[in-house]
Amino acid sequence: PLAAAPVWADTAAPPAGEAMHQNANAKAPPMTEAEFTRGKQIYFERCAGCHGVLRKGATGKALTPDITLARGTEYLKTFIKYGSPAGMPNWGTSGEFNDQQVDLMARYVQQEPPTPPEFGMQDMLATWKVQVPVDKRPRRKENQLDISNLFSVTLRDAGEIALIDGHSKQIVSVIKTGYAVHISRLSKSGRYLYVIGRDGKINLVDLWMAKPDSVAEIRIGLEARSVETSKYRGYDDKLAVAGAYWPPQYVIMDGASLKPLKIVGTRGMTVDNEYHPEPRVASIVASHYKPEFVVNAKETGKIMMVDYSDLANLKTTTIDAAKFLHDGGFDASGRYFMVAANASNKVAVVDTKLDKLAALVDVGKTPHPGRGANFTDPQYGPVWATSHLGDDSISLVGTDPEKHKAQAWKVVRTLKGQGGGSLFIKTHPQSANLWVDTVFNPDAKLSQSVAVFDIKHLDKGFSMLPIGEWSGLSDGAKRVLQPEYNKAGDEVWFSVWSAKDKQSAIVVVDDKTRKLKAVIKDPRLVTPTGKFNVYNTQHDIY
Ligand code: DHE
Repeated sequence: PLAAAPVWADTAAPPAGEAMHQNANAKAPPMTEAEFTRGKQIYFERCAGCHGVLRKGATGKALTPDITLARGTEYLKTFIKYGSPAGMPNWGTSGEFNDQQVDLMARYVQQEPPTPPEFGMQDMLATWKVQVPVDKRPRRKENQLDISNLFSVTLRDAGEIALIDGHSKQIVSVIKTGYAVHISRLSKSGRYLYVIGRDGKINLVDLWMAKPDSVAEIRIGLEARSVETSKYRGYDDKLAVAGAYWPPQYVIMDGASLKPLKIVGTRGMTVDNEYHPEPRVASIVASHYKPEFVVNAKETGKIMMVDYSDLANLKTTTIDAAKFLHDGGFDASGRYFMVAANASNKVAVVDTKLDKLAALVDVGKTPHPGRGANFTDPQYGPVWATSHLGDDSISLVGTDPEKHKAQAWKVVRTLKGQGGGSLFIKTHPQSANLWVDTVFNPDAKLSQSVAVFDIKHLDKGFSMLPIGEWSGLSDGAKRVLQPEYNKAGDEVWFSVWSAKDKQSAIVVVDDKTRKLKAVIKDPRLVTPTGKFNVYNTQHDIY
């Protein structure tokens, strides 16, 4: 039999005589080559997303050796173990890292960061597989499911998604996807589901199959976060696009087969006209006004309106916004795209009809909206809201330049939530509730609960619902995150997220009564995080 992979780097001191890692800077603390390899893997899985592959910083601080060597191993260990209220997760106390791994990572980030290889067309084609060719796929829906009310649930550390029926709350299918899988998006018709892993692997799932499954897959880079599909009239289900963190590039693909058609690099100048070697592609949305993808380059702060109607003569309008673009969503009209420039403490507003920056709005510290929440403020009219990773505030931005001109693109109201470390905020056109999680707050009481505001009485403050407790799980981190509505808008689903070796759950709350409606527990529900209701995701309803 094959020997198991060596795991000693996680659990014990390295054996004597192990080859040492040769670092460019002799001041870096010693590490063996095996420890360095393990550190590289953990860094990729847990740290690179915020701090960057080259560690130049974005959502998280820069971690280049000039900075980390000055901090020293003990300081770094404390920070990694306990986290910070500004958004650094408590990797040690949450149980994700043991003390040996904390020590390993404190030493790893003091070494020079290795530069990963590029990943071009030949590399992509070598990973591209069409499991079920288009002409072998169903001609009509072959299952009895109400696919518009399915939820695609990210099973982060299993590298899988679970499709859960919104009515019966039963798992319909568990599908293998990319590593540390991240988000799901829908094609315009709602038939095809696109899932992307942090390893840049995309799976295309056909929801019409008797048992929905992957029909094509490809890797578009070594590290990635975003995928989207063409939504403009006439381009239904035609194209897909995915953004990579490494190499910094985006890729336009055939929507039905994932065949890569066009790769565009994003390296270049920032909005301050300084060169950046790693402008990672963060969120991507599809315009409803033009055949365009809205591609956000994080480190340069540039928003690219990419016209997909002629890929051979690609036209792109580049909008200078603000550095550290990350996540966002449309306003209720679907015309304005609101995107957090997180470490700039701003939200950029893009007018997708005119392809222009409508405004840069100053909000709280490190905004993190997910796709944000749209509702009508009783006093100020239509607003889009974001919560923050870095403070306890919730900023409501006016979004109606026609009928509420004085309020448009201004923070009209700031609510006080239950703490920092918030990632997601949500409501639904049928709901009078605004839900705000505090998933990365280091205080377990806050990370295991959610705040809910009454939209009609925002000045009354929030109520706290102990979702973690309601899950009935006995131990684990039980982080509560990402409220997501069902299609009707009368139920809201929360993930209760514990480590891979602990039980997790999904808690369903009745939106009107705010009472517990159901708890979904299943041994297959390993580390559930994001949940994507087919109808709401397809139609940008949030
Ligand atoms: Fe996410 C969306 C990047 C950590 C859950 N995440 C996004 C988007 C980006 C992003 C760019 C927007 C995609 C789009 O709309 O096209 N996420 C990153 C990171 O760089 C970061 C900070 C660190 C990392 O190492 O990846 C990161 N994200 C996380 C998590 O730790 C979360 C909480 C759990 C998980 O599953 O890994 C997480 N991210 C999510 C979810 C969304 C998301 C659930 C989609 C929200 C939505 O409602 O659309």
